[in-house]
Amino acid sequence: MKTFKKDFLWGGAVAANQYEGAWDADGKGASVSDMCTNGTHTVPKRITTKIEPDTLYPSHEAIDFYHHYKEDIALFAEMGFKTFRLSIAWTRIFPTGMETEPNEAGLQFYDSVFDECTKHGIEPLVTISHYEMPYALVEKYNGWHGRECIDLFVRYCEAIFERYKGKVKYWLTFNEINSGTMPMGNVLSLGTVKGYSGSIMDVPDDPQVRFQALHHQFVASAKAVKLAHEKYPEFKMGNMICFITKYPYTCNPDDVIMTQKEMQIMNWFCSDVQVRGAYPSYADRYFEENGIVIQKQPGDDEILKEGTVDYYTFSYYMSNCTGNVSEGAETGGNLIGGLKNPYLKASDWGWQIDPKGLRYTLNEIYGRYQIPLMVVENGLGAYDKLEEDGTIADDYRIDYLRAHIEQMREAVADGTDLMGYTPWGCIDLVSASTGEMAKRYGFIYVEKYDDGTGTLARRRKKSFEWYKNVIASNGAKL
Ligand code: BGP
Repeated sequence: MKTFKKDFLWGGAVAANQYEGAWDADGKGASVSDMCTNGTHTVPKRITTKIEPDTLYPSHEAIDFYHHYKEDIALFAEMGFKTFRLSIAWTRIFPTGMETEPNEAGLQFYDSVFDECTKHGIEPLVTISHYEMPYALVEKYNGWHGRECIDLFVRYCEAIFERYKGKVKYWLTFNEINSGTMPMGNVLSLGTVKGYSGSIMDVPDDPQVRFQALHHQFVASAKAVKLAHEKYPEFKMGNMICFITKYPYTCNPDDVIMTQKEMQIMNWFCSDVQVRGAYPSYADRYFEENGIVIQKQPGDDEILKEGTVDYYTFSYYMSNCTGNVSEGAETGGNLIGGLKNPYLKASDWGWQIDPKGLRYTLNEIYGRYQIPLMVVENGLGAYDKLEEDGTIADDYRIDYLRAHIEQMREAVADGTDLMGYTPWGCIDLVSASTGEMAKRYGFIYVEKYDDGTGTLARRRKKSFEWYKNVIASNGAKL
């Protein structure tokens, strides 16, 4: 029976705005995430048009990887990481997104980070844009609704490709690009929040604007992939989807059809474009029924065809159900919730834990596209207790990860071509949905708290040693 490949890419994942801090250091500009305040599970975070005094903006310091990167990468190396998924902050390289020359200090920072990875034999996996578009582009163009963003993004890609060729081989264009198919995508992914101050849950939503902005991201992504393929043949270019696995709530055919429709738009639509190179046939009806008309320019369809990705990556945290709402209770999720599944338990944040859903999902994706896959986010956001003796016994996290790795192994045995696994937030960081520190994912605990205080000291959790053994045994010892 097949199991994980010999060169399987074990590692961990983070995003610049959630862990770097140093939000305005060395010429960096503000990104959409830098304009977001903290929140909690019950009180949503806010986005503001100006930085308000006496308000906590969690990305501003985060866990200060900017000044701790050597120590952190050494800890990843101690666990035996083969790869480290991180993102480059666009605003370190082009502070407003509109400069013609890149910011040398920003470029140098990532040189140092990649050199440190290389020193430890860790292969970087770089997300080009992870929820951090320059806020100046929100003000000027209403974010990705402005077609101008395509060329600005390509300019950013040109700068980082040329600078980091030889250091970085694996790239992902947009993190969770399919968040643009959901209202939550307006804030962090599309930046279509010009002039808006307020709760991120109440952002005015116009599907026409959202899908047009998404079209611009598709073209930008395809242009970046095409550029890489033409100029840097050693690069491997991937997409990244937030996969929210949906089951029909009952076997009533109405629930099954409803689930299929949701799966199409939420989970398949973006990757059908990015992997197959064209808008899928089912999109027309959805657009018609939702009053969406995509403005394409001549040449767009050709670019989408020419800029298809080499591998498919996704985040997987949970599954939920779809069906007649009056029959079931609601449950939470990172971009969107759904109906509760009576067979599953949920995390403290209401995300349902479904390891077998990962096997199912891997099989579905591989069956559809037949290109290599990678799980680039997965994990349990939980409250951790720092004991007086300095230990953190996160057995619940070990249980979660073990169960998911077991199911990945099943999917590999089922025939899926799986390249690697980078659990989310391998070091504690700021939560994307709530802005909290209390929602921790890491193998490494960081002494940083919701009120912005903390020494920033790093500590190994129990899961640190466990994951080290998982990697050393290539997934055999769980
Ligand atoms: C994904 C994002 C990440 C990340 C993760 C966990 O949707 O790509 O940036 O944060 O979810 O979500 P949260 O931080 O809200 O727990």
